[in-house]
Amino acid sequence: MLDPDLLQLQAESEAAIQAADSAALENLRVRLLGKSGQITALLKALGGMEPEARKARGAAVNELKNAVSTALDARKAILDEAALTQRLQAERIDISAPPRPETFGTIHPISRTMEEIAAIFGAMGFTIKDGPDIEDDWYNFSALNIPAHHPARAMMDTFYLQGQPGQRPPVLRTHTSPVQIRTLLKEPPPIRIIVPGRTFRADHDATHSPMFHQTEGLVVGKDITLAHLKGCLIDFLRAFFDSPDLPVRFRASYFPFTEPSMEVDIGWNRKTGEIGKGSDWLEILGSGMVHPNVLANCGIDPREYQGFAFGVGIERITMLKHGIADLRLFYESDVRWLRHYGFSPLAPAMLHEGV
Ligand code: 2NM
Repeated sequence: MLDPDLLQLQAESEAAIQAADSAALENLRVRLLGKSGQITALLKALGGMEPEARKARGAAVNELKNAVSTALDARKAILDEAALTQRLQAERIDISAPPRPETFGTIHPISRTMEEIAAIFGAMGFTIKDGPDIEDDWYNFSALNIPAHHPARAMMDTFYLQGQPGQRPPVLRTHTSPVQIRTLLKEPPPIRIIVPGRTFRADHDATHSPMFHQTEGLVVGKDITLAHLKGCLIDFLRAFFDSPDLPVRFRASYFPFTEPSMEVDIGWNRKTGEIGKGSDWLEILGSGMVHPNVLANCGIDPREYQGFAFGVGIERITMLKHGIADLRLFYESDVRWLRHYGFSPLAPAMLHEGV
């Protein structure tokens, strides 16, 4: 195409197209290719020309028309694409929910202590048992050799429930020992169990709660002795308080369900609260050799079998281990307290890394 006027129009048109935004581009299309557009006018002008001249000029004008039309389409595609990209950016919606401030709860210190005790005794071959919170007075008292008029049975100390006429009165268990009784009735020795759980006594002040927790333990076999009791509880206390040389003292005591009975004390410093150091003693556990009457009440011949048992208050040893001063906070479910004193659910109590 050699016509200089057409070459110039093509160059000007292409430059204008390259610089146009989409409104300007539509104007250009109209101005060039519309009904009264410049190129349309050139095409119309062909009609009045001689056939020879029209042929060459016609080819050139058509070439121009195609080039301009292609340039208009190309520019429009670029502008449309840019507009779409901009719209997608501008109309972007964040559909993600904001993260919750707290993803994990914590393991309550009471649960943690029961898990630690289970880990330590588990490593010694004990299994875990549980049983009902509501017992009757035979399982809770009579089978345990607790006499009819023992103060623990008084209305003042125990929660009695409305029972059925002619049935033994239901009570909220005052210790977990009824589970030991149920096990002794059901399973033949050798027996090696611990029983963690809720217990209830009608007692409420700064250091007593009407609901509290215990773990009791029971070992019954053919030749279980006081030496087994001592070795077992010394090992337990040293593991639980993470103190290999923890001083442990056995002091004669009395429980109806054991004979002989012993309180177990650990060495500590009363002034600083440090455990394992100092010259003071702190009572931690009750223990003893299972009373022959208890075994006989469960159909086990005490001349053939004997055993030892023990009980520990969970709140008390938890307070000692972690320096928790106020018993009542265990039950308030204050999330700030739980965050501070609670344990990670992702790091459960396991013996191989210490408890
Ligand atoms: C204690 C202290 C001493 C105990 C006794 C029994 C049973 F059922 F075998 F006789 N269970 N738990 C026991 C003995 C509990 O708690 C301070």
